[in-house]
Amino acid sequence: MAITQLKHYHSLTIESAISLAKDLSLFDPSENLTCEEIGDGNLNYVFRIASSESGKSIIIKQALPYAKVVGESWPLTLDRARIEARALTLQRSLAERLVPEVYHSDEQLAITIMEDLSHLEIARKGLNKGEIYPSLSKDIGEFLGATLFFTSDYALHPFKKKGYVKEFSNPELCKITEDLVFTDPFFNSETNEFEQALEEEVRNLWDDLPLKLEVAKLKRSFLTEGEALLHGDLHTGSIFAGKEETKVIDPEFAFYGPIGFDLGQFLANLIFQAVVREEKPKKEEILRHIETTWDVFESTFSQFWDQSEDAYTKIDGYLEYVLEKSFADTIGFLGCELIRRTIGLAHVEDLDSVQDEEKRVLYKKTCLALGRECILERHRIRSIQDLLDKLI
Ligand code: SR1
Ligand code: MG
Repeated sequence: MAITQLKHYHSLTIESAISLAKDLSLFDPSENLTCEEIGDGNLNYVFRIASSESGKSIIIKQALPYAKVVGESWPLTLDRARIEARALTLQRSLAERLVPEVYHSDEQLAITIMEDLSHLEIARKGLNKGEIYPSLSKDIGEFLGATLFFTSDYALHPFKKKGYVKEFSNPELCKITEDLVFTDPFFNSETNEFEQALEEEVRNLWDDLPLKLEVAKLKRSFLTEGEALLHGDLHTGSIFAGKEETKVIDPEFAFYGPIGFDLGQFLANLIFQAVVREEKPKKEEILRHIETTWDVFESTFSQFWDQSEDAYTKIDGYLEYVLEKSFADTIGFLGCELIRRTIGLAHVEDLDSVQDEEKRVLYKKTCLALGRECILERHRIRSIQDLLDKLI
Protein backbone atom coordinates (compact mmCIF):
# COMPACT_ATOMS: atom_id res chain seq x y z
CA MET A 1 0.00 0.00 0.00
CA ALA A 2 1.39 3.39 -0.93
CA ILE A 3 2.03 5.67 1.98
CA THR A 4 0.73 9.15 1.45
CA GLN A 5 2.78 11.80 3.16
CA LEU A 6 0.30 14.16 4.85
CA LYS A 7 1.33 17.77 5.17
CA HIS A 8 0.66 18.99 8.68
CA TYR A 9 0.80 22.54 9.89
CA HIS A 10 4.14 23.58 11.33
CA SER A 11 5.48 27.08 11.62
CA LEU A 12 8.15 27.80 9.07
CA THR A 13 11.71 28.73 9.93
CA ILE A 14 14.26 30.52 7.76
CA GLU A 15 15.61 27.11 6.67
CA SER A 16 12.27 25.40 6.04
CA ALA A 17 10.96 28.44 4.12
CA ILE A 18 13.95 28.15 1.76
CA SER A 19 13.40 24.39 1.35
CA LEU A 20 9.73 24.95 0.60
CA ALA A 21 10.52 27.54 -2.10
CA LYS A 22 12.94 25.06 -3.68
CA ASP A 23 10.52 22.10 -3.41
CA LEU A 24 7.90 24.17 -5.19
CA SER A 25 10.43 24.94 -7.96
CA LEU A 26 10.03 28.66 -7.41
CA PHE A 27 13.81 28.94 -7.87
CA ASP A 28 16.38 26.97 -9.79
CA PRO A 29 17.82 24.16 -7.55
CA SER A 30 21.34 25.54 -7.95
CA GLU A 31 20.45 29.06 -6.80
CA ASN A 32 21.90 30.41 -3.60
CA LEU A 33 18.96 31.68 -1.54
CA THR A 34 18.77 34.03 1.41
CA CYS A 35 15.75 34.41 3.65
CA GLU A 36 14.68 36.90 6.30
CA GLU A 37 11.54 37.22 8.43
CA ILE A 38 10.26 40.73 7.79
CA GLY A 39 6.72 40.65 9.24
CA ASP A 40 5.86 43.63 11.39
CA GLY A 41 2.08 43.16 11.43
CA ASN A 42 -0.10 41.97 14.28
CA LEU A 43 -0.86 38.42 13.15
CA ASN A 44 1.52 36.59 10.80
CA TYR A 45 5.05 35.64 9.78
CA VAL A 46 6.37 37.06 6.53
CA PHE A 47 9.48 35.56 4.93
CA ARG A 48 11.32 37.19 2.05
CA ILE A 49 13.38 34.77 0.00
CA ALA A 50 15.84 36.10 -2.57
CA SER A 51 18.35 34.68 -5.00
CA SER A 52 21.65 36.51 -5.16
CA GLU A 53 22.30 35.08 -8.65
CA SER A 54 19.09 36.00 -10.47
CA GLY A 55 17.89 38.83 -8.23
CA LYS A 56 14.47 37.10 -8.14
CA SER A 57 12.60 37.27 -4.83
CA ILE A 58 9.30 36.06 -3.38
CA ILE A 59 7.26 36.46 -0.21
CA ILE A 60 5.94 33.57 1.87
CA LYS A 61 3.30 34.70 4.33
CA GLN A 62 2.28 32.22 7.00
CA ALA A 63 -0.61 32.57 9.43
CA LEU A 64 0.17 31.58 13.01
CA PRO A 65 -2.46 29.71 15.04
CA TYR A 66 -2.64 32.72 17.37
CA ALA A 67 -2.54 36.53 17.15
CA LYS A 68 1.17 37.54 17.19
CA VAL A 69 0.30 40.94 18.67
CA VAL A 70 -1.04 39.31 21.87
CA GLY A 71 0.62 35.88 21.96
CA GLU A 72 -0.44 32.24 22.22
CA SER A 73 -3.20 33.13 24.68
CA TRP A 74 -5.23 34.49 21.73
CA PRO A 75 -5.84 31.49 19.39
CA LEU A 76 -6.82 32.43 15.86
CA THR A 77 -8.05 30.37 12.92
CA LEU A 78 -5.58 29.37 10.21
CA ASP A 79 -8.48 29.56 7.74
CA ARG A 80 -7.60 33.23 7.37
CA ALA A 81 -4.74 32.16 5.08
CA ARG A 82 -7.26 30.54 2.72
CA ILE A 83 -9.41 33.68 2.81
CA GLU A 84 -6.42 35.90 2.13
CA ALA A 85 -5.15 33.88 -0.84
CA ARG A 86 -8.64 33.70 -2.38
CA ALA A 87 -9.35 37.38 -1.78
CA LEU A 88 -6.03 38.40 -3.33
CA THR A 89 -6.74 36.28 -6.38
CA LEU A 90 -10.29 37.56 -6.79
CA GLN A 91 -9.37 41.20 -6.14
CA ARG A 92 -6.48 40.93 -8.60
CA SER A 93 -8.87 39.64 -11.25
CA LEU A 94 -10.89 42.85 -10.72
CA ALA A 95 -8.08 45.38 -10.21
CA GLU A 96 -4.94 43.69 -11.60
CA ARG A 97 -2.64 46.71 -11.37
CA LEU A 98 -3.40 47.22 -7.68
CA VAL A 99 -3.05 43.74 -6.14
CA PRO A 100 0.04 41.48 -5.90
CA GLU A 101 0.20 38.20 -7.81
CA VAL A 102 -0.26 34.98 -5.82
CA TYR A 103 2.15 32.24 -7.01
CA HIS A 104 1.00 29.45 -4.70
CA SER A 105 -1.10 28.85 -1.60
CA ASP A 106 -1.51 25.92 0.78
CA GLU A 107 -4.36 25.64 3.26
CA GLN A 108 -2.62 23.00 5.44
CA LEU A 109 0.47 25.11 5.93
CA ALA A 110 -1.63 28.31 5.99
CA ILE A 111 0.73 29.99 3.53
CA THR A 112 0.38 32.35 0.63
CA ILE A 113 3.37 32.76 -1.66
CA MET A 114 3.29 35.97 -3.60
CA GLU A 115 5.03 38.73 -5.48
CA ASP A 116 7.71 40.55 -3.51
CA LEU A 117 6.89 44.25 -3.23
CA SER A 118 10.06 45.34 -1.45
CA HIS A 119 10.68 48.07 -4.02
CA LEU A 120 7.63 49.77 -2.47
CA GLU A 121 7.06 50.90 1.09
CA ILE A 122 4.19 50.34 3.50
CA ALA A 123 2.13 53.53 3.00
CA ARG A 124 1.82 54.23 6.73
CA LYS A 125 5.59 54.17 7.20
CA GLY A 126 6.21 56.35 4.16
CA LEU A 127 3.51 58.88 5.07
CA ASN A 128 4.97 59.10 8.58
CA LYS A 129 8.31 60.05 7.02
CA GLY A 130 6.64 62.65 4.80
CA GLU A 131 6.93 60.63 1.57
CA ILE A 132 4.67 61.81 -1.23
CA TYR A 133 2.56 59.21 -3.01
CA PRO A 134 0.89 61.07 -5.87
CA SER A 135 -1.30 58.18 -7.04
CA LEU A 136 -2.23 56.64 -3.67
CA SER A 137 -5.78 57.95 -3.34
CA LYS A 138 -6.66 57.64 -7.03
CA ASP A 139 -5.49 54.02 -6.92
CA ILE A 140 -7.35 53.17 -3.73
CA GLY A 141 -10.50 54.87 -5.08
CA GLU A 142 -10.22 52.70 -8.20
CA PHE A 143 -9.50 49.55 -6.19
CA LEU A 144 -12.57 50.15 -4.06
CA GLY A 145 -14.82 51.11 -7.00
CA ALA A 146 -13.89 47.92 -8.90
CA THR A 147 -13.70 45.35 -6.09
CA LEU A 148 -16.81 46.56 -4.28
CA PHE A 149 -18.95 46.89 -7.41
CA PHE A 150 -17.98 43.61 -9.09
CA THR A 151 -18.46 41.48 -5.97
CA SER A 152 -21.90 42.94 -5.20
CA ASP A 153 -25.45 42.01 -6.21
CA TYR A 154 -25.36 45.04 -8.52
CA ALA A 155 -22.93 43.08 -10.73
CA LEU A 156 -23.21 39.37 -9.97
CA HIS A 157 -25.78 36.67 -10.60
CA PRO A 158 -27.37 35.94 -7.19
CA PHE A 159 -26.08 32.33 -7.16
CA LYS A 160 -22.52 33.51 -7.79
CA LYS A 161 -22.77 36.20 -5.16
CA LYS A 162 -24.15 33.83 -2.53
CA GLY A 163 -21.38 31.36 -3.39
CA TYR A 164 -18.85 34.09 -2.58
CA VAL A 165 -20.69 35.00 0.63
CA LYS A 166 -20.28 31.37 1.72
CA GLU A 167 -16.67 31.11 0.58
CA PHE A 168 -15.72 34.30 2.39
CA SER A 169 -17.50 33.54 5.65
CA ASN A 170 -14.84 34.73 8.11
CA PRO A 171 -16.41 34.60 11.59
CA GLU A 172 -13.26 34.71 13.73
CA LEU A 173 -11.67 37.69 12.03
CA CYS A 174 -15.01 39.50 11.86
CA LYS A 175 -15.32 38.94 15.61
CA ILE A 176 -12.00 40.73 16.11
CA THR A 177 -13.39 43.76 14.27
CA GLU A 178 -16.75 43.52 16.02
CA ASP A 179 -14.95 43.64 19.38
CA LEU A 180 -11.96 45.87 18.71
CA VAL A 181 -13.59 48.44 16.42
CA PHE A 182 -17.22 48.50 17.50
CA THR A 183 -17.44 47.39 21.12
CA ASP A 184 -14.35 47.49 23.32
CA PRO A 185 -13.36 51.15 22.84
CA PHE A 186 -16.83 52.26 23.92
CA PHE A 187 -16.80 50.26 27.17
CA ASN A 188 -14.33 49.84 29.99
CA SER A 189 -12.74 46.80 28.37
CA GLU A 190 -9.39 45.15 29.17
CA THR A 191 -8.18 45.43 25.59
CA ASN A 192 -8.20 49.24 25.71
CA GLU A 193 -4.93 51.11 25.99
CA PHE A 194 -4.58 54.87 26.46
CA GLU A 195 -2.57 57.56 28.23
CA GLN A 196 -3.73 58.67 31.66
CA ALA A 197 -4.08 62.17 30.20
CA LEU A 198 -6.97 60.90 28.06
CA GLU A 199 -8.89 59.38 30.94
CA GLU A 200 -11.52 62.10 31.18
CA GLU A 201 -12.26 62.02 27.41
CA VAL A 202 -12.42 58.24 27.45
CA ARG A 203 -14.78 58.08 30.44
CA ASN A 204 -16.98 60.66 28.69
CA LEU A 205 -17.16 58.36 25.65
CA TRP A 206 -18.09 55.39 27.80
CA ASP A 207 -20.89 57.44 29.39
CA ASP A 208 -22.16 58.85 26.11
CA LEU A 209 -25.40 56.94 25.52
CA PRO A 210 -26.50 58.76 22.32
CA LEU A 211 -23.05 57.95 20.87
CA LYS A 212 -23.32 54.31 21.88
CA LEU A 213 -26.72 54.04 20.21
CA GLU A 214 -25.20 55.26 16.92
CA VAL A 215 -22.24 52.86 17.26
CA ALA A 216 -24.73 50.04 17.85
CA LYS A 217 -26.41 50.94 14.55
CA LEU A 218 -23.07 50.94 12.72
CA LYS A 219 -22.11 47.62 14.28
CA ARG A 220 -25.47 46.25 13.18
CA SER A 221 -24.71 47.28 9.59
CA PHE A 222 -21.32 45.57 9.81
CA LEU A 223 -22.94 42.41 11.19
CA THR A 224 -25.89 42.18 8.84
CA GLU A 225 -25.30 43.94 5.50
CA GLY A 226 -23.53 41.56 3.11
CA GLU A 227 -23.34 44.05 0.26
CA ALA A 228 -19.91 43.42 -1.28
CA LEU A 229 -16.63 41.59 -0.64
CA LEU A 230 -14.69 43.90 1.63
CA HIS A 231 -10.95 43.95 2.15
CA GLY A 232 -11.93 44.21 5.80
CA ASP A 233 -8.76 45.84 7.19
CA LEU A 234 -7.93 48.60 4.73
CA HIS A 235 -5.67 50.82 6.81
CA THR A 236 -2.48 52.37 5.46
CA GLY A 237 -0.47 49.45 6.87
CA SER A 238 -2.26 47.17 4.38
CA ILE A 239 -1.03 49.16 1.38
CA PHE A 240 2.33 49.21 -0.37
CA ALA A 241 3.01 52.52 -2.07
CA GLY A 242 5.56 54.11 -4.35
CA LYS A 243 5.71 57.22 -6.52
CA GLU A 244 3.79 55.54 -9.35
CA GLU A 245 2.55 52.29 -7.91
CA THR A 246 0.10 51.11 -5.25
CA LYS A 247 -0.66 47.55 -4.13
CA VAL A 248 -3.30 46.47 -1.65
CA ILE A 249 -2.19 43.55 0.52
CA ASP A 250 -3.35 41.56 3.58
CA PRO A 251 -7.06 40.89 2.92
CA GLU A 252 -7.25 38.21 5.63
CA PHE A 253 -10.24 40.05 7.18
CA ALA A 254 -12.15 39.84 3.87
CA PHE A 255 -15.87 39.08 4.14
CA TYR A 256 -19.21 40.30 2.79
CA GLY A 257 -20.13 43.55 4.48
CA PRO A 258 -21.33 47.13 3.88
CA ILE A 259 -19.51 49.10 1.17
CA GLY A 260 -18.71 52.04 3.45
CA PHE A 261 -16.53 49.98 5.79
CA ASP A 262 -13.35 49.80 3.67
CA LEU A 263 -13.77 53.44 2.66
CA GLY A 264 -14.19 54.50 6.29
CA GLN A 265 -11.13 52.61 7.48
CA PHE A 266 -8.90 54.01 4.74
CA LEU A 267 -10.12 57.59 5.20
CA ALA A 268 -9.69 57.40 9.00
CA ASN A 269 -6.09 56.32 8.54
CA LEU A 270 -5.51 59.28 6.22
CA ILE A 271 -7.10 61.52 8.85
CA PHE A 272 -4.46 60.46 11.42
CA GLN A 273 -1.92 61.96 9.00
CA ALA A 274 -4.00 65.10 8.50
CA VAL A 275 -4.15 65.55 12.28
CA VAL A 276 -0.41 65.16 12.96
CA ARG A 277 0.69 67.39 10.05
CA GLU A 278 0.81 70.99 11.22
CA GLU A 279 2.35 72.64 8.14
CA LYS A 280 -0.44 73.72 5.83
CA PRO A 281 0.91 72.35 2.50
CA LYS A 282 1.68 68.98 4.11
CA LYS A 283 -1.78 68.77 5.65
CA GLU A 284 -3.30 69.86 2.31
CA GLU A 285 -1.63 66.91 0.59
CA ILE A 286 -3.57 64.53 2.83
CA LEU A 287 -6.82 66.47 2.48
CA ARG A 288 -6.51 66.09 -1.31
CA HIS A 289 -6.00 62.32 -0.85
CA ILE A 290 -9.18 62.16 1.24
CA GLU A 291 -11.15 64.04 -1.41
CA THR A 292 -9.69 62.04 -4.31
CA THR A 293 -10.38 58.68 -2.65
CA TRP A 294 -14.09 59.37 -2.38
CA ASP A 295 -14.37 61.11 -5.77
CA VAL A 296 -12.58 58.33 -7.65
CA PHE A 297 -14.50 55.62 -5.80
CA GLU A 298 -17.78 57.36 -6.63
CA SER A 299 -16.99 57.87 -10.32
CA THR A 300 -15.55 54.36 -10.80
CA PHE A 301 -18.50 52.69 -9.07
CA SER A 302 -20.97 54.88 -11.03
CA GLN A 303 -19.32 54.05 -14.36
CA PHE A 304 -19.65 50.32 -13.68
CA TRP A 305 -23.28 50.74 -12.58
CA ASP A 306 -24.41 50.93 -16.23
CA GLN A 307 -23.12 47.37 -16.77
CA SER A 308 -25.53 45.97 -14.17
CA GLU A 309 -28.20 43.53 -15.31
CA ASP A 310 -30.43 44.15 -12.28
CA ALA A 311 -33.58 45.92 -13.56
CA TYR A 312 -33.65 48.22 -10.54
CA THR A 313 -30.28 49.76 -11.41
CA LYS A 314 -32.09 51.45 -14.33
CA ILE A 315 -34.48 53.20 -11.94
CA ASP A 316 -33.63 56.88 -11.42
CA GLY A 317 -32.41 57.61 -7.92
CA TYR A 318 -31.27 54.07 -6.98
CA LEU A 319 -27.55 54.68 -7.64
CA GLU A 320 -27.81 57.99 -5.76
CA TYR A 321 -29.46 56.17 -2.83
CA VAL A 322 -26.67 53.54 -2.72
CA LEU A 323 -23.96 56.21 -2.85
CA GLU A 324 -25.61 58.41 -0.22
CA LYS A 325 -26.05 55.49 2.15
CA SER A 326 -22.46 54.35 1.55
CA PHE A 327 -21.21 57.88 2.21
CA ALA A 328 -23.03 58.20 5.54
CA ASP A 329 -21.78 54.72 6.53
CA THR A 330 -18.24 55.69 5.50
CA ILE A 331 -18.34 58.72 7.81
CA GLY A 332 -19.70 56.62 10.70
CA PHE A 333 -17.19 53.79 10.22
CA LEU A 334 -14.32 56.25 9.96
CA GLY A 335 -15.45 57.71 13.29
CA CYS A 336 -15.26 54.25 14.90
CA GLU A 337 -11.80 53.63 13.41
CA LEU A 338 -10.52 57.02 14.66
CA ILE A 339 -11.61 56.14 18.18
CA ARG A 340 -10.45 52.50 18.24
CA ARG A 341 -6.91 53.25 16.92
CA THR A 342 -6.58 56.00 19.55
CA ILE A 343 -7.72 54.19 22.70
CA GLY A 344 -8.28 50.53 21.79
CA LEU A 345 -6.01 47.62 20.90
CA ALA A 346 -3.64 48.03 17.90
CA HIS A 347 -2.74 51.70 17.83
CA VAL A 348 -1.20 53.55 14.90
CA GLU A 349 2.38 54.74 14.62
CA ASP A 350 1.11 58.05 13.15
CA LEU A 351 -0.08 59.07 16.64
CA ASP A 352 2.04 56.94 18.97
CA SER A 353 5.37 57.97 17.43
CA VAL A 354 4.81 61.65 18.30
CA GLN A 355 7.50 62.17 20.94
CA ASP A 356 6.21 65.44 22.45
CA GLU A 357 3.66 64.20 24.98
CA GLU A 358 1.60 67.37 25.03
CA LYS A 359 1.20 67.32 21.25
CA ARG A 360 0.50 63.59 21.17
CA VAL A 361 -2.27 63.91 23.71
CA LEU A 362 -3.70 66.90 21.88
CA TYR A 363 -3.74 65.00 18.56
CA LYS A 364 -5.40 62.05 20.25
CA LYS A 365 -8.05 64.30 21.79
CA THR A 366 -8.67 65.73 18.31
CA CYS A 367 -9.13 62.21 16.90
CA LEU A 368 -11.53 61.23 19.67
CA ALA A 369 -13.63 64.38 19.27
CA LEU A 370 -13.67 64.03 15.48
CA GLY A 371 -14.53 60.34 15.72
CA ARG A 372 -17.45 61.12 18.00
CA GLU A 373 -18.69 63.93 15.75
CA CYS A 374 -18.49 61.77 12.62
CA ILE A 375 -20.47 58.96 14.25
CA LEU A 376 -23.19 61.29 15.56
CA GLU A 377 -23.36 63.64 12.57
CA ARG A 378 -22.87 61.14 9.74
CA HIS A 379 -26.27 61.88 8.18
CA ARG A 380 -25.62 65.62 8.30
CA ILE A 381 -22.11 65.42 6.80
CA ARG A 382 -23.39 65.32 3.24
CA SER A 383 -20.26 65.67 1.12
CA ILE A 384 -16.55 65.04 1.27
CA GLN A 385 -16.12 68.86 1.47
CA ASP A 386 -18.21 68.85 4.68
CA LEU A 387 -15.74 66.34 6.11
CA LEU A 388 -12.70 68.31 4.94
CA ASP A 389 -14.12 71.46 6.59
CA LYS A 390 -13.81 69.66 9.92
CA LEU A 391 -10.14 68.88 9.32
CA ILE A 392 -8.83 72.36 8.46
C1 SR1 B 1 -5.56 41.17 17.11
S1 SR1 B 1 -5.49 41.90 15.58
C2 SR1 B 1 -5.49 43.63 15.84
C3 SR1 B 1 -5.69 44.40 14.60
O1 SR1 B 1 -4.68 44.09 13.67
C4 SR1 B 1 -5.24 43.93 12.36
O2 SR1 B 1 -4.49 44.56 11.40
C5 SR1 B 1 -6.64 44.50 12.47
O3 SR1 B 1 -6.66 45.87 12.25
C6 SR1 B 1 -6.98 44.14 13.86
O4 SR1 B 1 -8.07 44.89 14.35
MG1 MG C 1 -3.09 43.03 8.41
